[in-house]
Amino acid sequence: MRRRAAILAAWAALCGSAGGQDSGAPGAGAGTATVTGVVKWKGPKPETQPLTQVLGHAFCKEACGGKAPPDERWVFGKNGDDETLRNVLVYVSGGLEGRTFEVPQEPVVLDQVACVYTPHVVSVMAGQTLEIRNSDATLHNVMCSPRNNRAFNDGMPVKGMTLRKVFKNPELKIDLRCFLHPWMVAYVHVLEHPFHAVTGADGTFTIRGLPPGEYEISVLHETNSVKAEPAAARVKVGAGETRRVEFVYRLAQGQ
Ligand SMILES: [Cu+2]
Repeated sequence: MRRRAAILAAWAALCGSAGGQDSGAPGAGAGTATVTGVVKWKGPKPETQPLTQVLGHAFCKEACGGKAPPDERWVFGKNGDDETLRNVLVYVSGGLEGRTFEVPQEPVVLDQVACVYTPHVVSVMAGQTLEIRNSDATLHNVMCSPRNNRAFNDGMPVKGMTLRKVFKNPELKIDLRCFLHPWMVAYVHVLEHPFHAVTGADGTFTIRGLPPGEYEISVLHETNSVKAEPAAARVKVGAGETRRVEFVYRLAQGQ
């Protein structure tokens, strides 16, 4: 019974809530403007295969209930009649130059549940804590070799164990991998400000607490095989206002 509850909890964590990772409430110096929206998908989709390797590992097979988990590189959802893409970073890529913001005190949590990183993609501000948890009663070993931050390689042998890591410098697409389970991969995007979010199951995102201004908003998927339209959106937002932006991803030509 307990095992069943753990599996259900794991799947609930994997499936997550409908909305995307919220940018939260940045600290002092930030404003009251909001940029929200959706990342849609158009056209043919890449083929996706479940992570069947998981079933070759006794603990992981049992932990995932004998059903291979999905490859979260491509997670398509729905928003009304539109198809959407999950796990896309949406961030302010212009309009904040020369400004500094407080680092959010709340850590961003990245768990290891049933031998899968949960969530698959997170974003943090440089200097913010990333808390890596192990909810599995098996050894995971978290390897990270960034280009612009300190590398680490830490074993997490005990269920409930946590590691607290801080990436000091902005860097996109840092991958975390597990030495023992080659299918395990997660992406950490480190931004120089707190205005970023990751799309949820319905493709939505919300970036809160922006100062009033004119911004460029960009999107980033972990693969290079997609093309966004627009490549970057321009948005002007006043204090207390909310503006919507929409991106459409499709496979890049030749993919
Ligand atoms: Cu592992």
